Amino acid sequence: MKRTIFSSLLLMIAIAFTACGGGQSETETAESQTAEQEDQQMMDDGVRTIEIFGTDDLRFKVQEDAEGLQLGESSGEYTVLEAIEASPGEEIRIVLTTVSQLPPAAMSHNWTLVEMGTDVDTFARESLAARDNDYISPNFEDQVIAHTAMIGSGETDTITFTVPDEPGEYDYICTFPGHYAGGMVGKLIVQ
Ligand SMILES: [Cu+2]
Repeated sequence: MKRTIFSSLLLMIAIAFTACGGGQSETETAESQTAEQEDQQMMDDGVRTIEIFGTDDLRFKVQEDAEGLQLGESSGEYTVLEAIEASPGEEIRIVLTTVSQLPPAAMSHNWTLVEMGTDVDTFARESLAARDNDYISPNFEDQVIAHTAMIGSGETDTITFTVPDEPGEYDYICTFPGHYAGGMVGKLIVQ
């Protein structure tokens, strides 16, 4: 009998927790709508803006070609973004959106730019264990130039950063487990 009461209690806690989670995601949706409106205002300020989409086939993609973008294969409405050409000291805004059929725990993306010479293989591998830090290894935080939040389907995050002064090739990757190894990587070419 005691055990039954205990089980019921657990069940009630589980239901309460689920209900609470539902409420939270509604709040998040409202917040992201406000963020979208803010983004729209920001995009009128003349800062070079690149809209990137993270897709289930583990690629960074764009919907529109623009000067300074190196593109790969197209499929449907998206084209693979292979590299971004930039000038030293230029300001760039990245608007990342995750497009997915899967829940955030299974499929989320970020856009993480690292210093030249970073051991990206090790960075990606160590970041697997950094779930509590948006999958960015604390050991490598000083080598991260800029990164978006880790976002799930339908979410958008916007960042603005200053391109480094030193010419060369800088890697950007998605640090979600397995995504860099799966091909979610590109280059910022500073020239
Ligand atoms: Cu990813």
